[in-house]
Amino acid sequence: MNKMGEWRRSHYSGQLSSENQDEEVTIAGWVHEIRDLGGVMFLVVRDREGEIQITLPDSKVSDNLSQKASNLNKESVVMVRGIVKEDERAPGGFEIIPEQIKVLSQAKTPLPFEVSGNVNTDLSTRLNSRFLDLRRSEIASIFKVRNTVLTKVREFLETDGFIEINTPKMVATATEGGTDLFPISYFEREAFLNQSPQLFKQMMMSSGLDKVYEIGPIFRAEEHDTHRHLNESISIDIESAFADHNDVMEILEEMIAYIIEGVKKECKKELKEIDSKVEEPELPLKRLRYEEAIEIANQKDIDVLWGEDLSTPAEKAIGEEIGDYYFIVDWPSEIKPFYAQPKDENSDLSKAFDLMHPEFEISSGAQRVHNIELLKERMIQQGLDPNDFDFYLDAFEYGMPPHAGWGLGAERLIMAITSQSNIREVILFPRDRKRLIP
Ligand code: AMO
Repeated sequence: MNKMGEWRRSHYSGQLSSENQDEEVTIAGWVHEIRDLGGVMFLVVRDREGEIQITLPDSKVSDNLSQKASNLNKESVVMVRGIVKEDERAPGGFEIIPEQIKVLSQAKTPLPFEVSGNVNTDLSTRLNSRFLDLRRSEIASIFKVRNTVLTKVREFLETDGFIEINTPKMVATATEGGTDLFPISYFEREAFLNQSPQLFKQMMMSSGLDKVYEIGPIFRAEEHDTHRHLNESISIDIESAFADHNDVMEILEEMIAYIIEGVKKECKKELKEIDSKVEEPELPLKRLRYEEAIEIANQKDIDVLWGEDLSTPAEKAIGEEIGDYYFIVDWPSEIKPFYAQPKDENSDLSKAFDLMHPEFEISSGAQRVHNIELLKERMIQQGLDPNDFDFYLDAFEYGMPPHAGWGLGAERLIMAITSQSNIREVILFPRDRKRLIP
């Protein structure tokens, strides 16, 4: 094995141009393919940006070097120093005639699965060796898009005056109902992994920070094993003071449009590679009342009674009818969390909303109750003990402005943008009912 020593990469594969003709360059990457045609050997080296052909004609390179190349296993890590030659036949239009090759790490054989050529491996095997899976450019593309999505979220919210916060993930109480909590031991007490930054972001509305956002993990001990659920997910949360549900719905739809526009502009190559069908939505998005939504489902023979949440088949049926992102508004208060503001004093409807992709929910939010008496009443109605929420209710005692916000599942959004049907494809190391390693 060789040492890297003073060698450093001078170019990624995609950075070579006619200007580099006859220049000496140093590339670094993984051995993607080895072909010995007798008289000439080809190595294809892959890096983050693509592939580059290393050509070893017997007439131009030493026996030593040819020997070294032929001893390589696929997926070994190499650095190659050599001269760039333009050649139409080479992938990318350039080849390198090597002067020296350093083998930095020889890969074991056989590989858990093939990285080059037609890969037909099941998801579970791929996830077990995720590091190897990501060497396939179509898989890496998903994560490059993911990076752009989260960058665009930050750009959009920062430009709109939101301040990024970080809230605790080890907590003493539930926020989104008590059944799907992961308990942990916290010294001599029981604690939980937080399901949502809900209570903390609302408390920040009483702090004067006005507009806050967080991009962080949420933990849900949901038992169901579906293509849309994770037990650990990244949530994009905002909360805005002196705002109502309509204000934050506008922020949400504009942000989604901004993200999709940005991804389409900056990730052309990646979207093509993963065959994404993403389209910018037309704003304003449709606001469908809950009552209308269940009517559509019922017309399509999917029974939903007033006051019931929407089942997956109901969401699909409504989504097919609408065909684009849409909001569902005017939800019955009884199926929305205690913190959702009732529409009017005597209404059984709330100022809560869901943002739907045609196939699944991607966000939910609401204008919140900011009157402490009503908040306590709503807790009791939902079987919660206000005494368990003292720390939260305190923030409502000393000047709490009206406020509203939402939580958006990062993986659900990225799934939609990358046209993936399984949420596990868009998170590096999914946590689900069966998977805790790696
Ligand atoms: P909710 O529970 O609807 O609302 O969650 C908000 C969004 O988070 C995503 N999400 C999930 N994604 C993958 N796997 C899961 N198990 C999972 N659970 C939730 C979804 C969902 O729309 N506190 C409120 C938000 C608010 O009102 O501000 C909340 O957590 O995309």
